[in-house]
Amino acid sequence: MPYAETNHTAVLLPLLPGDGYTARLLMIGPEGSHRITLDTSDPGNPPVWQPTAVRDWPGEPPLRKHGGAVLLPTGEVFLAGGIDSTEDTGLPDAAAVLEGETYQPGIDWDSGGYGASESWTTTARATVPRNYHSVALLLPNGLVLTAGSNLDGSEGGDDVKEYRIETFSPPYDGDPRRPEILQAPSPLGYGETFQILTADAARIQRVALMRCGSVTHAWDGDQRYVGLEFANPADGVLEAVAPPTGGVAPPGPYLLWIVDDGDRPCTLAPFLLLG
Ligand SMILES: [Cu+2]
Repeated sequence: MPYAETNHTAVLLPLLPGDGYTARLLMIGPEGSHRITLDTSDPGNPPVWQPTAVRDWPGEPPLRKHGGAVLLPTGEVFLAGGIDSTEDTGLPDAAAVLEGETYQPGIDWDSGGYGASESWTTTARATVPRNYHSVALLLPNGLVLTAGSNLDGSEGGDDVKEYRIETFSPPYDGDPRRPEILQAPSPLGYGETFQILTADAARIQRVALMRCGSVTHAWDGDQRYVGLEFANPADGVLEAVAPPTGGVAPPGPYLLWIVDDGDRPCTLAPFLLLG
């Protein structure tokens, strides 16, 4: 599939230890929504871009030019904002896509691999258009911040800039059963076994490091979701294993997430310095 145009978004899907940390990408562009699995172990079966499952829209799903793709601690991807327009129609705010979309990339959390079916869900509408120079970023409380934009995609100074900030609340927001991390280490070395203290240890289904994002022009090249192997050796204790190498998780600041068996991430992810 050709990479036809810049200003559309793409994201590295969750890297999972049960899956050998195989890289998968999701791309949303003028050609639609596609993904690829970068598994080169079989020369007779090289990686190929494949259309994703059909998006949850009554007709043709919108383009999201200048929109954002944000990894959530659940392992899903949230698509934020953008403009439903082509090169020919400019960038009118009137064509803003206010609805978000959540993509479940087909992770089967019981087996820890990509064995399940993908699905898309269209979410509530935002109030502010997010056009050229807008950003979307995961916050440590699990909400997604959206900010910035140039009015009608125009060049210029303060008079064309959007200063309103909005947050997207995933379904787990406000759920009183969200787990809580009481204590976690920092810094953390590669391959190191470490402890997380939480009263909710017995119902934790996933532990992940999520690299802190840095967003520009519809692209957050820093965000990544790195799942960790873990055990529950004692009441209130999780024992997890840090990523093996900088190839899987480059050194730097991460958020540490625990997620329970009801798809609920912890209320506040602590920052942790890896490597
Ligand atoms: Cu720019």
